[in-house]
Amino acid sequence: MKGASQETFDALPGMRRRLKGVFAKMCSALHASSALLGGFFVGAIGCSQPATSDGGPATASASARSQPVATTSATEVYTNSASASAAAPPPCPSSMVFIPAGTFMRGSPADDKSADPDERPQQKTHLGAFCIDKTEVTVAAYTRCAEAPNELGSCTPASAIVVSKGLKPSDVIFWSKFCNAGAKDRQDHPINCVDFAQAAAFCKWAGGRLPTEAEWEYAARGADGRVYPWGNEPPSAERLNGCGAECSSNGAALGRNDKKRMFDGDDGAQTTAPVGRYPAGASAFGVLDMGGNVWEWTADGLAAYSENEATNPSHASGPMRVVRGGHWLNANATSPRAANRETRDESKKLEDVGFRCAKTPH
Ligand SMILES: [Ca+2]
Ligand SMILES: [Ca+2]
Repeated sequence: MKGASQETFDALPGMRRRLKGVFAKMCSALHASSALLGGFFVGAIGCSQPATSDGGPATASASARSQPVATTSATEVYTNSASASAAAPPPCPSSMVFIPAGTFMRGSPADDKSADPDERPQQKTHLGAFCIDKTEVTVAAYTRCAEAPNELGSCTPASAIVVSKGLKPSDVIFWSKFCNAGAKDRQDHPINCVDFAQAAAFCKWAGGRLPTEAEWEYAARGADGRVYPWGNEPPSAERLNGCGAECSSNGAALGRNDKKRMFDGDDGAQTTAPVGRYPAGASAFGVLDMGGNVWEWTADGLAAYSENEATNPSHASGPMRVVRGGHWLNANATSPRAANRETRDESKKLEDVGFRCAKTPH
């Protein structure tokens, strides 16, 4: 004989089914009138999405399906802004560093003997906030752009050979072996052997742009006047990929005819290194690879600094473009200084030049 409590227990599944049916009908009615109710009651009583005819959850609406899909990989497309939560989205994609608006002195003081004339006069420079890639753009990321265009554009394949007008055929053969495109063991290395237009096209495809020269310098050194991205200490094997012991001991194979080196330690990379490998070289804002590995295309051509204050300066004209940061074969410690300016013809595809992207924050 069953007790009352046992009978109630046995009857519960049926009751739950009936209640569920009533609840489902109520939710359905509320969903139907959600436009009028502003959806408040639908959410307030815990209704889920309307059920489909087979009882499963409804699929996303056509408009929801058309939203960009968020990714968090190093190849993140920077247009991602959709967020399921009510919280404001972060200002930058996860692969980028947020640089707040600020003011700094770009260039080098008159008494800095390691500086070149084009770094003078120092110029008080105001910048709005921006996002910048934490590392250089990788081979894998660039290849993804070349193979999977999106509505913002696509990339032409990176060159397997260096392209530089006037270079002897023997030199083309020698230097081309350092182009990273297609090298399966260098997928996490910086893409190189891409010209300015290819770099700009990648950044556009990713929803961003190349950084201006001023943005690049500020992201590297901040406002405290430091010499290098990491501070004022000299370059070392822990801070960047330059020409250290691993390079000078193998100079001929790398194209150096001397034994010069930037530092005595071995940085573990005879040519390019995987991006982000030297956290001790992080910049004032935590940006990596701003010293060494590959020079980086900026959006700007070379323009003289002036003593007048500047706000968001840019000089976006070629054909000579400013590259920043130094590269893996540099033996001179002045090369990876944050204020150092070098120029390259924008049509060149070189083994020592890559890039990173920037973006205006949300
Ligand atoms: Ca090295
Ligand atoms: Ca670099």
